[in-house]
Amino acid sequence: VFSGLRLARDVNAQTDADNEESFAVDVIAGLSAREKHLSPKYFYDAAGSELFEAICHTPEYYLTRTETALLETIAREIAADIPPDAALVEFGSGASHKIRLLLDAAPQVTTYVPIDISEDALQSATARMARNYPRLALAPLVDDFTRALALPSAVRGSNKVGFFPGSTIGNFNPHQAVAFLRQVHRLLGEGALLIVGADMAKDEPTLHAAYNDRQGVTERFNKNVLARINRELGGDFNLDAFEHLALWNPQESRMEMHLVSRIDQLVNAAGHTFAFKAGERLHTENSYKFTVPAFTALASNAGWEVAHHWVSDAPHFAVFNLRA
Ligand code: AVJ
Repeated sequence: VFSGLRLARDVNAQTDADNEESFAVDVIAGLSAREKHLSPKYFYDAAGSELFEAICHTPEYYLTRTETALLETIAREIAADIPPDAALVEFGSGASHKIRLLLDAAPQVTTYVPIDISEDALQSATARMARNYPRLALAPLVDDFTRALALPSAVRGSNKVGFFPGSTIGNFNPHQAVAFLRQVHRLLGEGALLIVGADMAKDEPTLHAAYNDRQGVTERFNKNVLARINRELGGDFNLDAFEHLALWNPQESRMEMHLVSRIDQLVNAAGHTFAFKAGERLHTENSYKFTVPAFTALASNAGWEVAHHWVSDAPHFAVFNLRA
């Protein structure tokens, strides 16, 4: 199954050139809109992925360490829901840290399918996994996990288990989240298990601090998308002319990140010119926060039933075992 470090590509997967082009198309559309916006998936180039890792180590960003501690505590209970000869499919696997907590508790997992858009991250994570789990078959897939349409042929006969930790699902609006969960349902098949990590709604000061860390790592992460436009699309954004804004939107139950123009300015990127008024916002991310009933309803709209769920002590973070 695992042949050296050759990475499978979905036949439908985009090439690097395609990806560069959709970045340009999305930047032009997003910066031309009446309410300027960009998809948070564009945060994660090499520099952005490093900044995200650094965010996870700030004292204010409770999500990663809370979820990791929860997974450590409940790993055996999660494993009890995992069938024999299972293929574990991770959506947006990054550095493949959290998966180890499951693998160490679930020896019935025979194959690991990390899906990640970053070929570099996938290469190094897969090499490390091969060294640490010599009996595990590895079938990495380079793809945008939001549109992976086919699994590597190596897992055809296995029982499929999906893993989507980190509250990445919170980046989708409810409509997109249901569409994604439906697609995962199709991909993993009837009877499949899907393990999802989701951050819970909580007091505003805790949320505000998590997205406004005092060291300014989140601010650098937010502004990195401008730096990336400069690097990859010949942009001339002045990062100092924008301010980091992260706020709680109680109506939508989400944290929002924006970049606010400090001045009236014209910016060139991707062969276009964009006007920003002083105080105008570029909306860069939503991070939805859930309640158990709200998440259960969302999953149910996509054909998933909550088999088991666990909620950490405060600050609350939850893990859901969903059954197709
Ligand atoms: C990786 C999407 C879960 O929304 O909390 C961290 C990204 N944004 N700080 C989140 C993020 C700002 C993170 N997710």
